[in-house]
Amino acid sequence: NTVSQQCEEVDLMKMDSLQRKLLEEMCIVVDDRDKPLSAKSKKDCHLMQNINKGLIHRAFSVFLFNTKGELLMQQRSDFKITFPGMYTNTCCSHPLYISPELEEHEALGVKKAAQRRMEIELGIHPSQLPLDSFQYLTRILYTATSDGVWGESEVDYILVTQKDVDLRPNKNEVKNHCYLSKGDMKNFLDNLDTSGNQITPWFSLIAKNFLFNWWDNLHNLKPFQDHKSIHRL
Ligand code: DMA
Ligand code: MN
Repeated sequence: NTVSQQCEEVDLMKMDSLQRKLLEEMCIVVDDRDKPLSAKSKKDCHLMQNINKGLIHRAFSVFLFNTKGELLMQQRSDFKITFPGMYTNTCCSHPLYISPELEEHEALGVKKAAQRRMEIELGIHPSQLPLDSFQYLTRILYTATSDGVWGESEVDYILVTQKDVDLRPNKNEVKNHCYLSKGDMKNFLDNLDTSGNQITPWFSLIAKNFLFNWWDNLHNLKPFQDHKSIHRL
């Protein structure tokens, strides 16, 4: 199997080497009710040819608010294989198929993965984000294509946290970041056409369906915890 054969289909050679390496991570394949089925590589899980056959994996989306109630947004780096350069919520990634991150009690596995990726992407030390600082609200299920070859089809756990943290963004992951107030966010979303900024499909779905409701109730999110439903968006 020559390098050129391996690269024929998805042009692995054109990819950033760090992001290409991360395609070897093992994600958790689930059914549409979030029951774990098997382990598959990040690469396999994100190829549209597999997604079109119904392959779904487990993911998480963190929404970090500071104590002023502003949401930390990130612009994905241009090195990302899926949805490069797009604005999105604080941090998104996948729990891996390893026992600590498969733990389902209180969504602990997903919270461990979130803590791990908040450090990798944004340089936030885990001591600033203990596992119990993440509130697990609910799950969404969505499918979206990035460029036709790559895409997403995920059960996405929504985690919210409110903390003032120290950031050291990783340029390979994050191009830009900013804290937006609720008003700033409304303007940002209303002006995407003219600003030329793009947002990720999952952030767009969450912003349309849930975000402002949560934002209005940051101090009492308990009533928004729904660990039974998987919202199909
Ligand atoms: C994947 O995010 C998770 C969601 C909710 C889309 P990602 O592409 O940023 O994952 P990673 O940071 O692991 O590349
Ligand atoms: Mn994914």
